[in-house]
Amino acid sequence: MSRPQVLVARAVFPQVLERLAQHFEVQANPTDTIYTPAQLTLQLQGKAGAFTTGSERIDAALLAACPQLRVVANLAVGYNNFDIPACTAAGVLATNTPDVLTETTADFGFALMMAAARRMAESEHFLRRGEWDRWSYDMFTGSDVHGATLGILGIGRIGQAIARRGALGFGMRVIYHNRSRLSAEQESPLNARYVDKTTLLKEADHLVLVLPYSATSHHSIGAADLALMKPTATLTNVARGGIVDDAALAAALRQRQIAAAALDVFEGEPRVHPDLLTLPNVVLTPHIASATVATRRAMADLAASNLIAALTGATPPTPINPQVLLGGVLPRR
Ligand code: 8YV
Repeated sequence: MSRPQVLVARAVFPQVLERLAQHFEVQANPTDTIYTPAQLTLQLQGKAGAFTTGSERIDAALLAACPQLRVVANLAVGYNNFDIPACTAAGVLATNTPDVLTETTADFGFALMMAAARRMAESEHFLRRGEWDRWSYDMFTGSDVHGATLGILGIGRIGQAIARRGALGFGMRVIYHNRSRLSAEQESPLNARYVDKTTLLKEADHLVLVLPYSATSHHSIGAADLALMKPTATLTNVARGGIVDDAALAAALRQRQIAAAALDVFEGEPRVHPDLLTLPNVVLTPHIASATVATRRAMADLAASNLIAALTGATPPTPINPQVLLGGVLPRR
């Protein structure tokens, strides 16, 4: 019997390709071309599985044009590049990579928040430009992280891991807002207080965004929200571009409505709003919060495990739409 064909849509660790090749006819993408939707549809002809990243959109039109597709395994915890109802309607299993990136992403979110609060990027650029000619009492004075109020919008796994760093490592007071409140057992070790969004915006010294992107979270932070924040506050986004209205944020930073921001994700990335590029009080990184060697490898291994399990009659470890499984396995068509 011929082996299933799978597409690995972007370049990935060679060891992961080798592992996939033990089970499948693998079509890799060694040049790391980012396929247009039409190219992706073409590349997926005859493929039973796709190993994807955030740059591949899987929607109803693509699914209709790729009837042999049975599983899409995303190398990411976020899956706003997947139309999940469309996948489910087509009987296509979608999987993601939760848990393995939680602590790494929380480390980076916390580091970005500290970088904004203590003006690390701004002062480094000043030094590199050769402008440092003396010490002065108020040079690059920022705001403290320890003992400050940490506000978290969206308190899933990564949000809780950031809250833990703040509460237990830096003596921060944690407040959060989320669709649903944490249980008392989850709140108590963090001493976390559930508040409404307005209170969160008004009281946070350092606000970190960790909520998934969806139509409802689009522009969760816009001009009106930024206007509620303290002029000394910082805003950090390690979630998704589009959660923040980047134009409104740039305006708020320029007018010093808030003190500083730190962004790892952007609306329309890899493009970055040109106004953000010119502002000194924002730290900008290219979507690397999960980028440690160990974590990216663990994510790739988990995505591969999902693909292998789904197409070999085993139970995939991290399905997004388990309702397409029958008795825990993907039914053959
Ligand atoms: C991924 C991410 O590296 O997991 C996520 O949701 O944002 C990152 O960790 C990125 O999405 C590439 O797929």
